[in-house]
Formats: sequence, C-alpha cells, structure tokens
Amino acid sequence: MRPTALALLLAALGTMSMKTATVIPPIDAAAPAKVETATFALGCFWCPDAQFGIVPGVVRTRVGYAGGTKDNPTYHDLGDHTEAVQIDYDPTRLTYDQVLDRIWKSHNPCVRTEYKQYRNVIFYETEERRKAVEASKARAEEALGKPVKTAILPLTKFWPAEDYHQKYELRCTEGLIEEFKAIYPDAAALRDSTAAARVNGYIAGKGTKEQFKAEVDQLGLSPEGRKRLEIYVFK
Ligand code: MHO
Repeated sequence: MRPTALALLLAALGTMSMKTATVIPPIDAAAPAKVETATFALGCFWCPDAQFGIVPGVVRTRVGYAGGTKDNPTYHDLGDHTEAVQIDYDPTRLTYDQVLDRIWKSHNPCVRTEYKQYRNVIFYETEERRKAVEASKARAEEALGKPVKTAILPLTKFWPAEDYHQKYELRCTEGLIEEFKAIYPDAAALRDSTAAARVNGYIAGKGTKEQFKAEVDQLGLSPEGRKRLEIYVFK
C-alpha cells in the first residue's frame, strides 16, 4: 500500500519529535533525595551562583533576597535586603564546614561594602549552625591575621529572585539556554536543575577541564551544545 500524505506527514512529525525529544539530564535524575541548605551573600548574586553551582556535591542553587524586613522584595524594589544565594548540597559529599571554607575563600571578608544590597553575609538557621559559622570565622581571622567584617546573621526568610536572575550566565548564552528551556519549560524546574547550575558555572569560567571531562556526559547537552560549552572550558 502506498503511504498516504497524512502517513508521510505523521512519520515526519514522529522523526521531528524524536529529534527534539528531551530527556532529563542524568545528573538531575541522580539528584539525592536528602540535601542540606546553606544561605549566604557575597556581593552581586550572579557570581556566587556560578561559583557554587559548579562545586561537586552542590545539587541546586537559587539566588534571592535576604536579611531585610521588606515583604516580597524585587530587584528594583529591594528595600533593606541583600542579594543572596542559597545552595542545596548532598551532605554525603560535602560538609557544612567545607561549604563555609569555600565561602571564606570566595570573597574578601575584610571589607565592608557601602551598599546593603551587596554586603557579605553568612546566614544561619539554627544555634548549631551559628556556632559553626562563628568557629569558621575565628579560623578565617587566624589565617588572615586581621579582623573579618563579613556579617553573621540569622536567616528569617529567603525570597527567591526573578527568573531572569537565576543561572544568569546560562540565561545570557544563546544556543545553551534554549536547550535547557526545551528540557525545562518551567522556570523553577530550570532553576533547580543541577545540570543548569554546572553549565552556568562553566560559562562563568569556574570549572576545571578535569571536572568537565568527568561530568560532561551527565549534563544532558546535545552534541552542538557540548561543543559550544567546550569553548568556555578550553579557551
Ligand atoms: N547591574 C550590576 C549588578 C547586577 S546584580 C544582579 C551589573 O551590571 O553588574 O546586582
């Protein structure tokens, strides 16, 4: 029997949808059920989003506003809040002390910024964590030989920022953001993707070649997307 035009069309559509069919990146499918969360502020939140999103053991990142009293802050109506980042990490791969060490190494803790929006803060949720942060601050001061000005504050509430601030570098990278939007049409799901956090970090120049080689197959990229990302890693 000769294939009808409709059958041909359906066959073509079938191949098309196979080509564009999206699968959850393996690294996202393997996200652990149990995570711990840490919240901190290190200047403009785009940078720590990339710096921490690349770290093995970090499962999710989100940027937002914290430390102030204003309800429903937005980027253009921030009130007394500070730009902050929140990470979910796998406690079997990273300890809170290791996260704290990275925080101290990721900023200059001896300066206090003029603007509240960009001040350096480590937020704690419990008394146990407050003690861990204070102890790590003492270690940092000892190592630096001078006083640390980074604030240590209780976390009252974290307000997630607008979608366009989440994984900022990735969002600005044509050819890669489209791949993630195809996998995750929902902006919150894209924000919560480990693969998106890693790719955002590589674009920002935060990853090593070794880490890239070890995990690139887990990131759910097309061959073209992978080539595009290689330019940032091997430049
Ligand atoms: N507009 C500033 C900071 C952005 S940030 C999210 C810049 O261009 O770097 O505060």
